[in-house]
Amino acid sequence: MKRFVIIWICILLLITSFSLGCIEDDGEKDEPLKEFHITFQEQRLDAFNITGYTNDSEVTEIVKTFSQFNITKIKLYLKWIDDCKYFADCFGNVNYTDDALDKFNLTVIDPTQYSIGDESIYELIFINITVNDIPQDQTINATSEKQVVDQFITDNRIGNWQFNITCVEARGGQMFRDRGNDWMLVVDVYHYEGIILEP
Ligand SMILES: [Ca+2]
Repeated sequence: MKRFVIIWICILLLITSFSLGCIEDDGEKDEPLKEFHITFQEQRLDAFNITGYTNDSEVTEIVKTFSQFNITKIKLYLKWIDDCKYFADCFGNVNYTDDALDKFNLTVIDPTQYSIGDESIYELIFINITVNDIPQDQTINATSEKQVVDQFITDNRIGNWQFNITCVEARGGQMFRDRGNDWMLVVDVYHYEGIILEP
């Protein structure tokens, strides 16, 4: 009987030790709040070029998936050099006019279906899209640096972005047959990163 009681006491001690251990573990997770200063830095995240050709009155659709968080802005440049800019290039020694230049349109459709576009006859279209504002520097009370940075992660407007390139009119076609044009689309994507400063 005495041996039985001793064994039970040992078992109870083991259970108590285990329970206390669990409580201590929980205590470690419950860290005290500390003060962190956080600032933000904008960086280029991605940059790429796409080249193509679009026929007169047709649209070339390009879809790119941006899955990175904290995108601040996307800059797009559509560049082209009209292959019939000088009629002599295509049709003989005839002076060109603005009316004879290709007109292109660049339209961007974001993952929320918001769209913005512009068009030009001057061989360059530039579109600058603000996606997310860069947060203000601030002081945060938190238990860890990760908890601070996590507060400033946004997935706003990540997903599929569509770029539509339209050759609205190959203007040489008024008098001659200008079939369309080559172009290059340059895309720059920027994002922000949170940087913790020493308190
Ligand atoms: Ca052309």
